[in-house]
Amino acid sequence: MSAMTSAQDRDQEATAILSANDRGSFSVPTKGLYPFQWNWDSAFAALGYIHLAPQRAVTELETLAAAQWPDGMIPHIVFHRPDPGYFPGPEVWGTGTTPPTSGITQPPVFAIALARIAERGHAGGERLARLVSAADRWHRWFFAARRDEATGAIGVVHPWESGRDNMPDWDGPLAAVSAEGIKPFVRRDLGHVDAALRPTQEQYERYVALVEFGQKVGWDQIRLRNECPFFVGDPGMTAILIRAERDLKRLAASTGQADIAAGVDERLPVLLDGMNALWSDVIGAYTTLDFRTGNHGDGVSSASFLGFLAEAVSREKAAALNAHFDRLAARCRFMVPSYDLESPAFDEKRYWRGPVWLVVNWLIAMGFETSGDTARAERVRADSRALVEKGGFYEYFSPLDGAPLGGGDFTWTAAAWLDWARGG
Ligand code: 2M8
Repeated sequence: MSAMTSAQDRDQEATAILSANDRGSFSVPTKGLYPFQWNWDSAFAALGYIHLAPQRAVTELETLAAAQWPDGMIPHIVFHRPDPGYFPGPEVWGTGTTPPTSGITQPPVFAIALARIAERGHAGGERLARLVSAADRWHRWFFAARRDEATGAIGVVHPWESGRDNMPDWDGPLAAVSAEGIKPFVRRDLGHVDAALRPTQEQYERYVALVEFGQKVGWDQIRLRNECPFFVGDPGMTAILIRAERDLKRLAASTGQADIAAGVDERLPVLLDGMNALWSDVIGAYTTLDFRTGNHGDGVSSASFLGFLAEAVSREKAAALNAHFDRLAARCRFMVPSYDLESPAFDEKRYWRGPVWLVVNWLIAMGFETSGDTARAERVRADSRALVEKGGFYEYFSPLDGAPLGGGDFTWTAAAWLDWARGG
């Protein structure tokens, strides 16, 4: 393969990747490193399938929704089949569910993908109404089990829940989590990917300690929110949920589920207040907020720009965010770095501490577009396309030289490419 492959060749490659990672009724993020169904990966996979086999897009979401917990949570991993190649597997989570799942959630891109599918006429009737109900139950669960009552913001009880696992702003809150006495374990990720690109051992021990805490409270999600040593407000999760709520409202209007639309109207103002509470005057951007200590995160991250997805950014806040964007854009060949490259915590190659992730770019571009900022949306999309043209369908990329990093043949990178290549 030449260093620069034509867009058309990449198009075919993306199609082949989606098909290779298709397990029939669900897709895996990539074979080997991530052998199960991941929640937000599946929503992005569905966005890709829209362009290839629209009914397969619907099935992807249906399979995910079938793993919904009785309390409404849609879990972050569904372990459809055993696979020893991943840690922590179902026996470590110990949730006792059928199918086996993890005990936490992930960003709710589900309704955003469903709205796209429905708008293009690929789902309707009872089938659509059932998926709308699943999204509604999940959104209500977020409000009950992941909302900080004082601020209205949505928090995460595990860095894995955010999807941006080792982002530097989790370091402070994670330091308060003791890993003493955890059961010994063997990481599997390092058998697939270079250790310099992955979270550290110390971080992994604390991730495992948080899984053990979930078991200790019997995976009672309200207790987790109230008692977990790690509960941190996340601008990514909050903004994505707000966007998903707006999409859910439109979907519910189209299916005649008026009670669902009314529920969104009640929750939305609270969530918007929550988004505002995540604004740090010190950083001049949306940051994390440790609900246990009241401390804001230290830096601008890619999630700061997800604020535009919430569609309620004041003129002053928008100007501050745009100034950060332009400052980073002047120094990064490829936008958007997952963390501020001027921060000492920035790490060009390590997972969520600097690299560019195409799916976050997909959401950021959507936020800019929605707020009428076509120029910045196009900068994000053009850089994303250039990354794939240059390096292929990797998990993530260096924002400085575009080096492809992490796992290869990645479903969500291929899906984001296809969506953009086929005109969204
Ligand atoms: C990464 O997370 C998993 C844990 O959920 C891991 O590192 O083992 C993250 O990038 C996450 O956002 C993503 O959903 C998952 C699968 O692609 O991998």
